[in-house]
Amino acid sequence: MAFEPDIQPIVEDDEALAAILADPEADLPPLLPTLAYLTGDLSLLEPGLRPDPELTLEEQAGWTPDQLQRCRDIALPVLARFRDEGLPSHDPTTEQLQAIMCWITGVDLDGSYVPMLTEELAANGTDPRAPDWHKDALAPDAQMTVVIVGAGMSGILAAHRLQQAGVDYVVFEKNGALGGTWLENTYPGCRVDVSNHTYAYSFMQKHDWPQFHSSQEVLLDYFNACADDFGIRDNIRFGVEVSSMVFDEESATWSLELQGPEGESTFDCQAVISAVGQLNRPQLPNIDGLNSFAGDAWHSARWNHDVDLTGKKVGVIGTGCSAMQFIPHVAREAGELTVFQRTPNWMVPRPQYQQELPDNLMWLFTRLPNYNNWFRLRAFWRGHEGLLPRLEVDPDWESDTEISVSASNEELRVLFTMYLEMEFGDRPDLFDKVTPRYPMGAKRFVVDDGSWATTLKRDDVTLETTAIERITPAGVVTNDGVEHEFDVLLFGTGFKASEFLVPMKVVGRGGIELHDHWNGDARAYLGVVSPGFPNFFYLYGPNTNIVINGSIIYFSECEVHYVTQFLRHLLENNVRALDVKADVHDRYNEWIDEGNAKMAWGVSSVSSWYKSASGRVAQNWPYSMLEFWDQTREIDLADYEAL
Ligand code: N01
Repeated sequence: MAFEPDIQPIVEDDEALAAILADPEADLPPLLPTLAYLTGDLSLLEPGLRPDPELTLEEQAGWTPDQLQRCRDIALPVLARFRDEGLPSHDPTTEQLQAIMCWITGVDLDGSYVPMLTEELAANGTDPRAPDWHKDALAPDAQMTVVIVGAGMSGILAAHRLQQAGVDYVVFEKNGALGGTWLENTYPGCRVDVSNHTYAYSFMQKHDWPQFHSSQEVLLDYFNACADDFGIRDNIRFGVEVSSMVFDEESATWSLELQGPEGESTFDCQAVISAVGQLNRPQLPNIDGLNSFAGDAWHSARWNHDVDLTGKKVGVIGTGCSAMQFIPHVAREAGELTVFQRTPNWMVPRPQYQQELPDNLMWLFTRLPNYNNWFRLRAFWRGHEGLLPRLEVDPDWESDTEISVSASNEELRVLFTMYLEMEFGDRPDLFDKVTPRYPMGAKRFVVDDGSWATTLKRDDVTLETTAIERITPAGVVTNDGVEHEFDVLLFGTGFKASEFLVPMKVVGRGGIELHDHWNGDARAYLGVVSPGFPNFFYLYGPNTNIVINGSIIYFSECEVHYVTQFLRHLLENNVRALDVKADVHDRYNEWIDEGNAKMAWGVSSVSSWYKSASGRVAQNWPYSMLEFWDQTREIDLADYEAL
């Protein structure tokens, strides 16, 4: 494993150890689980210190000073013992793992969670999700070539897994390099806004991210380093775009049309994995006169680094996650900046958002094996499972569900309104404009370290909330008739998230085209397969978006596991292709729709990229991480028709 921490011996005396633990930046909640894991001594996990799930969002588990000190008092002698006697060698039992997981999550998890969390923990640099089969052992002579479309995060993962399983594959990537979203988004301030420790493959964890939320360049380096470590680069054909894919029922193969540096060509294969992502095709706003603007204009995902913004009059349309990352940088360069906001975002305070990893936290990562893994597991839990119940609609909630959807959701609203008051209390005009009037979770949260208030309070920045009427050669006219003149117009207006797999043409059994089949509302079984399209898989497909601040990489790992199980079945049983049954697919989607209808993003009428044009939530997964893991463990043959 390329990124395993280089564990160094503990040499500090007791006083120095105490000073390390006393540093508020040394994250203590993962420490006792790490020590319990290493020693097998579960008495280290004192019940009085067990993190309170209600305080999921708090740093240091919301511990009081006494609790923090108690943790240090427990940990210090154990660290001193490791120094004096060396690290213990202990192999925890499943029961011990479960007890540690119950403690760190603060939840009485039943045994069903343990296998999934154990995989996600991937302790000691292991790779529990690696395929446990190899084509040479199952069907060495079977003809099986798989095409992967796209070499971003999920395409790289799929290539790695197929290589591990000994399956022939080729990756077609339209760009000249790999990295997907991290290659294309180069706007200033672009960084991962979920914890970087969770935004990494479970089996390629990295303890020494330079920051808690690393920049685009660092993420791009990570994916390049992974691709090199996996040895998949030679199988990627760069600069090749897949324009159409047609299934031939006679031969049960897919025939692809490609546009590459050498012109058009075709390629035949037994299976296709689409790894093209949901958020990669820029959405320009549907505003009259869009193309009439005479100055420079571009979208956040197509940043024009040749134009110097210094001293210029700049307008920005949109205030989503991308815009809120680049606007503070643009504000510092521009002469004057006007930000056009249609809907404000709920902001989650994260003081570490742009900070370096502190030395004493790094000390824990590099002295204690698996501290990294427990730190990551805690972030994984807090980012999704720990928050999900607070976004569920309580059917008995009597208040307006356009404001909050349950008592616990209301608590979040109050808490985050307090944050806005703290940030904008001295500017009631701004406070009014930046305060959302929809439930927490109906749109994606935006992470903030105070930069938003600092930016909006600048004398040379204006937050404009009057709706836009049209774009003119000179700038933007708002509904009040005012024309705002600009040298440069920037669009932070998001992506065509609901137009899955556009512009590729995909023709399945009976000549059905995938987009006609979807009719504007993409659906899939498990987010991975559609009826009529045998041996054709999506990664990050319909209803696999993780809504709150968890990591989409987890979903990709589950999906790729399912795909490899599917391929294994074809090889093991000499089956050419499998087509999911329409009734199985339809029932599944009814269940998905029921789930989304019970969530904040399902009931709220606020605009978001979570919904397709019909208003259906086509992006989001409404249930737990465990549920998705369970469903993608094994392929159920009763779900499929064999061809
Ligand atoms: O796009 P968005 P994004 N007139 O769709 C506004 C991921 N991401 O690129 O809210 C006026 O969220 C629109 O207004 P409204 C992440 O999953 C990840 O920012 O619809 N305004 C909104 O303000 C994220 O959720 C990272 O009323 C118009 C904005 O444009 C996803 O990408 C970083 C308009 C669009 O916001 C998309 O984020 C960045 C119009 N006609 C992004 N049309 C990470 O760090 C649209 N808007 C991993």
